[in-house]
Amino acid sequence: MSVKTLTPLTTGVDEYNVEKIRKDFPILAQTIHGKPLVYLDNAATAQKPQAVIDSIVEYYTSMNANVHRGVHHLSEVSTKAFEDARIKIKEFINAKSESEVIFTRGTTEAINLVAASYGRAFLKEGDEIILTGMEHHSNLVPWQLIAKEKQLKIKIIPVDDNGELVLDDLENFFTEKTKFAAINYVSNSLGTINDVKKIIDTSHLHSVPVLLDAAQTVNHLEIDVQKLDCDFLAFSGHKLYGPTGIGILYGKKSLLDSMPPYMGGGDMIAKVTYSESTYNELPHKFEAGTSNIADAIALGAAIDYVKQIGLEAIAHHENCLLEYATAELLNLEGLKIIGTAKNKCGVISFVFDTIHPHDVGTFLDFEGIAVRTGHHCTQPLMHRFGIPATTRASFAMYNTKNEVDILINGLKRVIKVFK
Ligand code: 7TS
Repeated sequence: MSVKTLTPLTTGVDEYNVEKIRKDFPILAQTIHGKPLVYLDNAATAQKPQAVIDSIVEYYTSMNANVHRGVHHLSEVSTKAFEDARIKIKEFINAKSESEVIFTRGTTEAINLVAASYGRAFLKEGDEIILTGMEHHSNLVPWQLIAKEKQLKIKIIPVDDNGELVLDDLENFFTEKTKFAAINYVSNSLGTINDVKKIIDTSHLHSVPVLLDAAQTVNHLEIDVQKLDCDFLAFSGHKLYGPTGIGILYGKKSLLDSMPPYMGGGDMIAKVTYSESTYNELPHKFEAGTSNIADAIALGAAIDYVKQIGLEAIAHHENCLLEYATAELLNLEGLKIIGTAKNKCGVISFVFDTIHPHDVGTFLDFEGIAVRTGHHCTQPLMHRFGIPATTRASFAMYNTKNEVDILINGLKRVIKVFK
């Protein structure tokens, strides 16, 4: 286990004022079971700053109209705000063009879109897809569905005991039948930051396109899709301090252009007759029906907010918390950390030798502490570690060292009660 040297929380982020940031998140002022809320379930979903909440209220108060279709004033205002949000997202991930940014319901829908559309059009019987041993079910089940339909073979890059991908013999995963790779960037269960650049570069040597599941990445690490050279990237707004029900699929234009629509309906067409249709240009070809306009705009507001604090400062703050929590947890009797990779962010998962994670989670809830317990939608990964579940604490920009202390004290009481 490598615990990085503990850095004081102020180092390098003198201007980082966590108490001021907390005031922007109204939900954090709550008490739960009479105790101040300690929200450490950020990998499941992050809380929303007032700016995001205001954006939604403002939209429905003064802008609501359907986009792209109307000549009236409100429709123009709404369309502009919606398309401006797309531009913010394009800039946030450094896509070449906003036509490469598709609004979806979230990471899950974005991955299903690629698996169904690219998979049906370009994958054929006997082809191979590469995934990793730490995929969230969202980046596993869609590929299993298309694999079943098309008789494809799924190959899994294994995970070692530290929770790192075994990439030494990566080359050997590729054959002339390898036609796609879909890879987790940051593990939601272990916190491992995977060496996705190595996987992308190796895949491209074999002309294999790569999709990155960045659901747990966009809120912790800066992403530059052009530098990464990934072919697709998926993420959800709600883990990036934005609303639920909105997410992004980024795809290289040439690939998206070559793919058939995922869903049919309004907005995604150019011309329709009773017998056939032609399709709209990107990104609209993949946005059938009325989009989640309000939440797309609010995701833009979330990105503005994150940029204002600065992802680098946020990451530094979270890493300090992670290091501190790791060192403190290791002092607890019978506790084992699952996921001890050298490169980690955001997440710390652990088990006790004799106490079930659900008992830990329920006990902590009575103390006002929100952690997640379970398999975290990574059942095969839990199986790999020979455990049914973990307790997971996950950090966001507004968590504090004091909250880590509250967690540790809560766990000390758990040990006392359940021993
Ligand atoms: N991929 C990863 C790596 C995730 O962590 C999640 C959600 C998803 C995909 C799916 O995202 P969605 O927004 O489409 O649902 N992860 C979690 C979690 O760890 N606990 O709750 C949801």
